[in-house]
Amino acid sequence: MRLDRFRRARARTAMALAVAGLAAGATAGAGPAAAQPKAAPAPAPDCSAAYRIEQKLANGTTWRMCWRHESKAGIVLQHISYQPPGETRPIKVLNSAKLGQIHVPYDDGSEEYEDLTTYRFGDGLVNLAPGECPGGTIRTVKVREPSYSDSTDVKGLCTTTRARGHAYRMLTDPLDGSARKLYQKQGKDLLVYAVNKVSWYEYITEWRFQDDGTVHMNVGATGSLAPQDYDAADGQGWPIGKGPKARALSHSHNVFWRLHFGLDGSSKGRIEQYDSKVTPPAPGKPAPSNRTTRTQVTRELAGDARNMRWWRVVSATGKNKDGHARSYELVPGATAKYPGRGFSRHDVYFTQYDKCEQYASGNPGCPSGHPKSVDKWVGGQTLTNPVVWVNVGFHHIARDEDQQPMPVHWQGFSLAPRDVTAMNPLTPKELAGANGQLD
Ligand SMILES: [Cu+2]
Repeated sequence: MRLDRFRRARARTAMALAVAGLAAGATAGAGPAAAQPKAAPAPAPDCSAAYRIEQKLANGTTWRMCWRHESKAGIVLQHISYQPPGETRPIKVLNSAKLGQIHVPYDDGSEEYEDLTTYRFGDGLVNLAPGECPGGTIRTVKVREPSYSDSTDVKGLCTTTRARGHAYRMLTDPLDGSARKLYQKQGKDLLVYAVNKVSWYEYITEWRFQDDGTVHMNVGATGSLAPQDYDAADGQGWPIGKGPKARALSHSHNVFWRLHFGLDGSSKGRIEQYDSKVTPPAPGKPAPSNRTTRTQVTRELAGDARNMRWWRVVSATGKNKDGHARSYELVPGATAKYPGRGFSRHDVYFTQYDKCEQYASGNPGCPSGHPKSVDKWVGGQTLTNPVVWVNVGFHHIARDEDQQPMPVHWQGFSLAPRDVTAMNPLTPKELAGANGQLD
């Protein structure tokens, strides 16, 4: 059987080489190159070379995407696909991913900002110094009306790779008494990031694509505290000067992401919600038990995170080699949810796609009469083409360390592949048979 698989892989390799002339790019990953199925002819690119990001990571996984720039949203990533070793073609994940708003309300009720739509976040793209993109490439971004650059060519988009430590580690426990064997692999990520300056603050928008299919989306706030806000009342600030001086006004950063999934090339992914209920030990049982239930989210929903609750987007068409529907799971990060506005009151919104709905609040593009924020778009429509809005809040009570410059504080979430591949995509060749059984 092993022999058979080997021969098929070689046949496919030979064909792919002949058809596409892919002589270069022999895998740098683990295992002999001949055993790795080669890519099918490269898919037609969705964008021109200048807007294409394609990175083959050391373990053999390739991420592909296109980027563009908008004066409000900043960098928008499109046509995002993932191709781990063993997959002959890219697996589409997202049609598009971008920030959906940064909402900054101040604790004294004096003001709130919508940094994307009011302050044209994208125009605040700044030039990166060479040292800010270690080992990578800084791309030039056309910004028609840059706020902080003399040129409309802003060197503002970094693509690079970074080690993340262990991808896995396993010391075998042979039943037959033979010698133990260690399997371990070091993980690498593709990083895509840009810095946008909005008045005193600078936001680092970072997308991290792991070689095991996991994606992290984070925003880091740095720069300076707003110096005009140093006279906060009791319970609404924190002194950062000597003694009781300079009481910096507390505020929230409510960051929204807008995700349009396109799993396996279809926008018709289903949304599922899972909840688990733990019950104390039943009479005669030695331990508590836990039961997990699935709820199909067929209509628009404003969802709230809860203990042991999670959501996933399930591919309408694609299955992995085990016959399981491919999906991506939303993994929330730490959040301080801000109940002050309807649109910031929930952790996630699933809305039916509407082209004009681009920003979670202060949305400018819809016809008059159309509501301006995401909470009002949850109106009971059937979800046949869902858009996922993720809201992650950070309540910023300043501290002495925030001067000066302010250390980066991060907020965000992750997308974890669930059954996208039939096994760990980085499985070493020797363990390829351990699918559903010990090996
Ligand atoms: Cu802040």
